[in-house]
Amino acid sequence: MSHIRIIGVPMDLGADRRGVDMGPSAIRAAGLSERLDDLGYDCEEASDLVVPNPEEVTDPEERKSRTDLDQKKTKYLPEVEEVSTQLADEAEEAIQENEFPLILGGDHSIAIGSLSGTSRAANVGVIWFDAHSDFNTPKTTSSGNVHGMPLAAALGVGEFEKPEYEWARAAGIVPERVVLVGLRSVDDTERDAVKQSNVTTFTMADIDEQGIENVVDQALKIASKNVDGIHVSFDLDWIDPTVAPGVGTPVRGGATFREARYALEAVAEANDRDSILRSLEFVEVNPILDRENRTATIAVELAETALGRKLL
Ligand code: HAR
Ligand code: MN
Ligand code: MN
Ligand code: MN
Repeated sequence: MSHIRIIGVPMDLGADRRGVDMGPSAIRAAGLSERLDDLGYDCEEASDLVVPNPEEVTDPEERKSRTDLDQKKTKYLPEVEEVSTQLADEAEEAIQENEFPLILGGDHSIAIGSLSGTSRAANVGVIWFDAHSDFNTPKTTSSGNVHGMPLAAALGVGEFEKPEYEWARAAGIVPERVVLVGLRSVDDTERDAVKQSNVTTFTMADIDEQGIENVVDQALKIASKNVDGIHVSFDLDWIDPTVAPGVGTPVRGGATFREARYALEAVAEANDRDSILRSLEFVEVNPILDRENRTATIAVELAETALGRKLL
């Protein structure tokens, strides 16, 4: 596919943290479309989706209590639904028009939209590079942040089985074709759901023991078996925060730059062979917490790697 549709989603409501909404801009500023043009792609820059500012949607009283974690309320759910629905339509349309959706976050709640849209247009498995398992539900979350829930939502786990969450479920995606790579932060509240689900998990310890090459090879095989292709969701907090500091929820002990780069080289190689890559997203870049746009620059390098930049 020689056309890429770059879809920016300046979403920060799922993380309840300002800054990650500037992710798409920072990734563009790091030279994304120039680098992809240079690779021979035709990049179509769609306008960023419209995401309301937190101040517009929160009344002052609620704002005061927002730090109260006891309220256990899912934050900004109607707005996340609105944006996810738009993103799903945009991603689906891109694939139907033979364009490759390259989605720029924004926080990881946007994956709800990417997964539903992509899975409506193609039968896909998912590789999820992330420190976190993103398997909470409105019932189990202790932060109330939707970016801790997108995988549970897409797979219809727990609360997400209810009819009111139909918009959040990615009907075609089954847990047997979902692989989480690089886990090192799983909440007590989400652990059982992860274990009971049929998703495959590789923790950082698995990467230490087996090496990134083996882990990614298995992930690719599992995610792409008996489907048309895969969606790759890349949360920049998978990478160690000393390397990629511009993320909202850093967890030490992450992937090295080389491991991340290798992982996407392996994705590119599999794609060269079997053209399996259907859509790709980079999320959780927070320029406010970054240093000299390093994390966004890494996202650009990883995007070009996944899309076929070769060393030789
Ligand atoms: N598990 C925590 C929660 O649910 C933190 C989750 C989120 N951070 C992310 N997602 N960046 O990967 O609140
Ligand atoms: Mn905003
Ligand atoms: Mn995530
Ligand atoms: Mn994460």
